[in-house]
Amino acid sequence: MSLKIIERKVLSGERLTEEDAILLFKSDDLLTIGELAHYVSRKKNSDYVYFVVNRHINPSNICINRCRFCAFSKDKGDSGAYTLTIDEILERTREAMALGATEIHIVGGLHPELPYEFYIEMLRVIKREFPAVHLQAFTAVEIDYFSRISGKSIGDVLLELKEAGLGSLPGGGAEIFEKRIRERICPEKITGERWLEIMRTAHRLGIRSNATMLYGHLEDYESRVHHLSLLRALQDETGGFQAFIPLAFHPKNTRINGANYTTAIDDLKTIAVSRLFLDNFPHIKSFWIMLGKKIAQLSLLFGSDDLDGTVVEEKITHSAGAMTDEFLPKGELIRLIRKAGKIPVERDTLYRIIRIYDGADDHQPENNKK
Ligand code: V47
Ligand code: SF4
Repeated sequence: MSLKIIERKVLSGERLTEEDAILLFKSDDLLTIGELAHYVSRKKNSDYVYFVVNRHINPSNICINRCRFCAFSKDKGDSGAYTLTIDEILERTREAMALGATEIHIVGGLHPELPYEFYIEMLRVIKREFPAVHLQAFTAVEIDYFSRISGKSIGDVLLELKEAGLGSLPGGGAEIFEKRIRERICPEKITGERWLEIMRTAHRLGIRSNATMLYGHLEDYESRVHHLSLLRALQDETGGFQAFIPLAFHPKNTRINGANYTTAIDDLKTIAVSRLFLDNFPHIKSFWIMLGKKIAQLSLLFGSDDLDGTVVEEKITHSAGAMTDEFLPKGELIRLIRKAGKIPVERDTLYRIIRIYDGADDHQPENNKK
């Protein structure tokens, strides 16, 4: 089927419909879709490609939800179950800070016994030693859990976390909003409506967040587009999302029967359609951990403008069969971006520019010279 009508819409800045997005997903014309998405990406971010020097920390893999697609989680007492102490979390943060990190990304399981105060204390202790670090912590699923274990409202939990040092929310836990699929892949998890409601509350309180979509399991194109459509509608309302990150499902050690690894074609097409459909999202991020370095690099020509970061330690995807490294040095991120013909830009979590690497005369913004 011809993409001419969609092409015309994209070039004139007209918003795509759900039917358009489904048609794009069903099309085999990946190069045209990628070219259009690249055009939109350049219009939004010129040739800048962002990255952040960060570290992921997963405080515990013990989780009461046990989502069927999750190979990371364990029951208490299982071999391999762990819970870090606040000292251990602080030590990992110190290591990251010594490597120049500006962001610590903290997500974990819903632990059956740790009290709400543990999480507040964790943020406080890190911020006491490193006041400048940005803590991107706790998915909407964890925020909901903190509300349940503390008996406080979502708004009060978010405000207390913010007061303790929370900077923004990561985009995890969204998975696929459509009920029919969600019940098959993560029956115990909060609903899609609840996820969106928590993000709405966070945005209203001035806490920015990301959004994700887990693809490549049991969902179809219609459920992907339904997911994107709900995100776009909430973004119209709040403007609080910074980046959208499509997460490629990894099947190893999971309980999703018959699922396979995603293909390069699907990865690139999902990024491109996301860029085209989510016209109100400033950034589309390629999480190189899940895509692999090479597809992540290629995705920069298919609509993505962000490679995430140095990461250092990654457990969620690596429990499910990821073959990537866990750490990419900053120099390697810069090389991948440059070799794609793009300009590497080190950013902080809120997309403020730290340094532009645009050639011999790599510079820092005037107001940000160190
Ligand atoms: O919510 C779990 C996903 C997410 C698997 O906001 C899996 O910048 C693939 O959300 N295969 C957590 N994915 C990670 C996440 C994230 C990562 C990087 C950056 C940001 C950001 C957010 O990982 C979970 C779930 O959707 N996940 N199991 C799996 N087997
Ligand atoms: Fe728990 Fe998150 Fe894994 Fe689900 S995806 S089992 S909520 S850690």
